[in-house]
Amino acid sequence: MYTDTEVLIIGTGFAGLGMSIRLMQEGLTNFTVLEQAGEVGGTWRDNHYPGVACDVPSHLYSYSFEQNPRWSRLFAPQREIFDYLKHCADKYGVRPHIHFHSEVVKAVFDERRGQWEVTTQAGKVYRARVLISGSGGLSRPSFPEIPGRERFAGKTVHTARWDHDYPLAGKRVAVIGTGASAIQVVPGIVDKVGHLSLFQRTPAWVLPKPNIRMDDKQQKRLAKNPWLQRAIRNGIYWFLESRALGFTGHMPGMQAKTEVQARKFLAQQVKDPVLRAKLTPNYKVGCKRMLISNSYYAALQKPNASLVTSGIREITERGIVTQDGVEHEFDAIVFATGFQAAEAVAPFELRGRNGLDLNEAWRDGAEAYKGTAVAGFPNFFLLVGPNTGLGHNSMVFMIESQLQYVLDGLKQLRARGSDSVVEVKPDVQQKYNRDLAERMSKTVWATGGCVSWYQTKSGKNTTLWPGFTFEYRLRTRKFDLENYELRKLEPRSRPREKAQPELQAPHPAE
Ligand code: N01
Repeated sequence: MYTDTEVLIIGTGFAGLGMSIRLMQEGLTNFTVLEQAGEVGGTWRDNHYPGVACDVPSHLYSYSFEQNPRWSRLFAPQREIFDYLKHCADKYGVRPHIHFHSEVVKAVFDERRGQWEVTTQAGKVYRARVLISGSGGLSRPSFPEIPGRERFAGKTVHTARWDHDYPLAGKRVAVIGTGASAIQVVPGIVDKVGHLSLFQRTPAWVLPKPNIRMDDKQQKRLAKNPWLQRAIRNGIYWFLESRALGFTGHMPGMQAKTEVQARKFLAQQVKDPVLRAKLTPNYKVGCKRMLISNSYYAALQKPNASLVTSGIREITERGIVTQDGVEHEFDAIVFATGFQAAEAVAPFELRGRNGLDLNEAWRDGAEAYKGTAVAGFPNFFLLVGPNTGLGHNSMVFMIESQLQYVLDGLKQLRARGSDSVVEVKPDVQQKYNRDLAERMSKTVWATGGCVSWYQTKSGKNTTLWPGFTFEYRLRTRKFDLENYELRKLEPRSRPREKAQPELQAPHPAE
């Protein structure tokens, strides 16, 4: 039994949900969305650890077509962003298209039919002319390969899979990691736990967080004046965009200025010179994601907190043994150790033409054309694909650029009949990635002297866009069909032409 659909979208985070909404807006209603969980929201559904909030201002970190005057703060907490995404799903009527509890395990391109055959964990099979993956780079938690992790007898939890039922009160808790998640969870739990030990391998550059509260009066003013919202949004965009000047090597002086600011902040916050030295990074600002917090340094200086900088040797039944041989005993270990992002692979088996496996195609690091199309994988589009991530601005801006590109691609494909198949030309993809690597080599993400999750183990940056976001937007304005092979299916193998069916009824949880 197959479920046929013209377009199949995987995921309902900002990317997948945004794609569904844009299709609805364009009257393209023959699509189905597969979501592994029971609700929309992607990373903003899954990350609900104490203290979680956005570190990009919410008036920009939201869809341009659905601005929200009701953000309570400049940097909204996770709950508000999650509610916002649920609101978008309701308002734009995409829920009837979403099949929840439908985890994709396999997607195979059927060359004869020119269709993707997608199988879920429950064994349901979908056939779609076009497959769009919005499964996200930050969806699979990463656990470090520390010997003995499975031996620990206490509680272990990853920030992206928080267990609110575990009582933290009075507990001895270790937190491993000092990235964007750690910097939020440490202040989020320090007052609840008995003792908190933060295991730092690399210190982060931290700037103050101008987390302005938006009171009811201000929110009403924004609601009444959409032009004001747009002005704020544009102001934030250009402020953040200007940081690319420093990061991409155009104005290195900008980074030096930011570094001075961060050092000053550290000096104001941390008076103890020994602790301050431990918290001072030895790589360039921006090389790893720059962090913002007003409470991180304060949390580390609470009487019940300590910073451990001796590396981790192993995890035992009772706790963590550091390189100096000391065993630190804990009741719980929090892994704030990020996501499997750079070694990005499809989180399921994905096979294109001639059975080509995406993981195999990407064995030397993920590559795509405009982060969206991959040679060998016809009628397949990736959202938040390789080298579309950002170190300086809002991902939602990049996502909306990609949505426009894919949408235009879909329209062009439709205009050429249901028997057509597009696939990016391999030489176009290669050239695009050669240029990208060349540009990347001049950025702080390559030259800043750090190791980051942006890179694969071999050092290839497969995650970040190495330039200005407006440049990416310009490049994705129109689908450049001339850079794709357009093929027609053999007449005999064509699936029967049929009119666009009506919306399908909501699918019961599988
Ligand atoms: O993960 P990370 P994250 N021993 O990979 C450490 C987004 N995000 O979840 O730096 C000791 O940045 C590792 O150490 P090191 C955002 O894009 C957004 O914090 O490699 N430590 C590092 O400190 C962000 O960039 C928001 O030396 C070990 C940490 O684990 C991305 O998600 C909020 C270790 C992992 O940091 C990922 O952030 C949160 C070991 N063996 C996240 N192995 C927003 O607000 C790893 N580490 C939008």
